[in-house]
Amino acid sequence: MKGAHRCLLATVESDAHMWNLVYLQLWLGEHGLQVKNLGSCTPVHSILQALAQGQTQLLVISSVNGHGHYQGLALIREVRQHYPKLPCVIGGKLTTSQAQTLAVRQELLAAGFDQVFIEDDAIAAFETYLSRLEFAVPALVPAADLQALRT
Ligand code: B12
Repeated sequence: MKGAHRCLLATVESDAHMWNLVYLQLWLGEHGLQVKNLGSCTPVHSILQALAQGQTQLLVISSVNGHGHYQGLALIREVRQHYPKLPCVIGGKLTTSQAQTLAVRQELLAAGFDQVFIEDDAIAAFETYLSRLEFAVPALVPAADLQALRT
C-alpha cells in the first residue's frame, strides 16, 4: 500500500448507515487506493480537519438516507472554499424522489462535486471515473488555514 493514492471516505452529518462506507472502503482498497474512512454521521469539520493533513488526493462522499442532496451541497461548498481543485465525488441514494435525480445531480455538480453517482450502475461508472483520474500531488493547506480549522 506504500505509495498508493490516498482517499478520504465520509458521509453527511445525518447519515447513520455504515455498510455503504464499509463496501466502498473495501472496494477502493481493492482498486489500489489507501482509504481513510471517517465513519457514519461525519461532521463537516471532521472532513476539513482530515483534509488539512494534506494527504488526501480524492474525497469520496457516500450517503443513502435521503439527505445526501442538501447536506452534500453544504459539505462541498465548505470544502471548495479551501480545496478548489481536489477531486471530490458523491454517490448513493441522495434523495427520496426518483423524479429529482437529474436536478439533484446538476445542483451537486454546480456546487463543486466533480462527479455524482446515483444511477443503478453507480459502481461501474465510478470505476470508469477512477481509471481516468489523474491524481495530483497532495496540496498542503497554508499554516494559517490549518490553525483556523483547529479552532
Ligand atoms: C440497514 C439499513 C438501515 C440501518 C443502518 C444500520 C447501519 N449501521 O448501517 C438502520 C436501521 C439504522 C437504518 C436507519 C434508517 N434508514 Co435505512 N436502510 C437500511 C437498508 C435496509 C440497507 C442499507 C445497507 O446496508 N445496504 C448495503 C450497502 C452495501 O449498500 P448501499 O447502502 O445501497 O450502497 C450501495 C449503493 O448505494 C452505492 N453507493 C452508496 N454510496 C456510494 C457512493 C459512491 C461514490 C458510489 C459510486 C456508489 C455508492 O454503492 C453501494 C454498493 O453497491 C436500506 C434499504 C436497502 N435495501 O438498501 C435502508 C435505507 C437506506 N434506509 C432508509 C431510511 C429512510 C432510513 C431512516 C431514515 C429510517 C427512519 N425513518 O428512521 C433511518 C436513517 C438513519 C440515519 N440517521 O441515517 C431508506 C433511504 C431512502 C432513500 N434514500 O431514498 C432506505 C433506502 C430504505 C427505503 N427503501 O426506504 N437503515
